[in-house]
Amino acid sequence: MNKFTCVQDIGPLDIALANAMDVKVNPYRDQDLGKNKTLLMIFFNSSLRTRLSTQKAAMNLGMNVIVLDVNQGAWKLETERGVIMDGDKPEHILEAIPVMASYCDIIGVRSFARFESKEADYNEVIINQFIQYSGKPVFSMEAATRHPLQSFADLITIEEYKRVARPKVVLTWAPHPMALPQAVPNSFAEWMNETDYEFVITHPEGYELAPQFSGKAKIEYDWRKAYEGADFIYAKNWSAYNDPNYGKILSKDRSWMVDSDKMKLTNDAFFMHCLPVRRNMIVSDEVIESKNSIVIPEAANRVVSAQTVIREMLKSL
Ligand code: AN0
Ligand code: CP
Repeated sequence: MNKFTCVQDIGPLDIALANAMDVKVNPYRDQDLGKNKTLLMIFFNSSLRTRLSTQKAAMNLGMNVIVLDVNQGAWKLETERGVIMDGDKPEHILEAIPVMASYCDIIGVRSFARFESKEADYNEVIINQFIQYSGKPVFSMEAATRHPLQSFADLITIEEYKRVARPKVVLTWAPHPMALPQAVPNSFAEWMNETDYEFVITHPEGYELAPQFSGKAKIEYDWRKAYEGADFIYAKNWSAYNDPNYGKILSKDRSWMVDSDKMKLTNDAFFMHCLPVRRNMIVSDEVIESKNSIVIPEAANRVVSAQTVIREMLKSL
């Protein structure tokens, strides 16, 4: 594997899941695989889970790890070609990428949607430049339109907790004070659409995801109907995708928050969220603290998804 940005890059999901379970049972078996190999993790945005879990995954594989926060201590990077660089950015990404690549064997990149241009975001111009100009395997640690390490961890978690072969999985929008990217819901939908689960997305009108991501999911505007019989409730806020509202907040309707009354409509559903989560905006204290909340094991599986991906990349170096 020399690129991991979307579900297609992992190959058949049954094999990916078997590999993940193997990594989970034998986390230290491949310590020699990463010997004298270096992972460079580049963050254009904040992170807690991705930073720590990916570093732990690489350490489990015997790798050395370098982390760069581009916005803290590095030169500010110009990312557009053709710009006269007389502003506040001393370095161009077209030099920075091959330089950074010369210090490592595998690169992880976090670069969120910027909401300056829908076209630039949905063409993934930042991570694609790393893929094009680094000459090294590149994996996404959340790019503009997808967060595949999260979705892979989510899938592993659902497989571990499901009580029926084809669970009903519901992705629900929930309110948030700031405009957030569509990457997590896009990616979750993309991965769920590759399974045979019953998959439903519920959100207020105007919050439709790009059709290439929502795919064959059932879109249900009435959250009551969506919650009925659900085995998993996966909450996330996102901003609008459709023009002319791309990247905008259309609703802060608190009645969409996941609370105990809503969970009572479900089939004793598990509660999931990628974290970080704003309590009593997205989910009530009661639900996130309940026995049905699996947000902590979900986050713990981020080591497993990262290690499975990095292991495949090391094997093809
Ligand atoms: C980010 C997002 O919604 O994409 C990262 C989630 C993993 N969340 C925030 O910025 C709060
Ligand atoms: N879920 C997730 O990616 O969390 P961080 O933003 O803390 O990495």
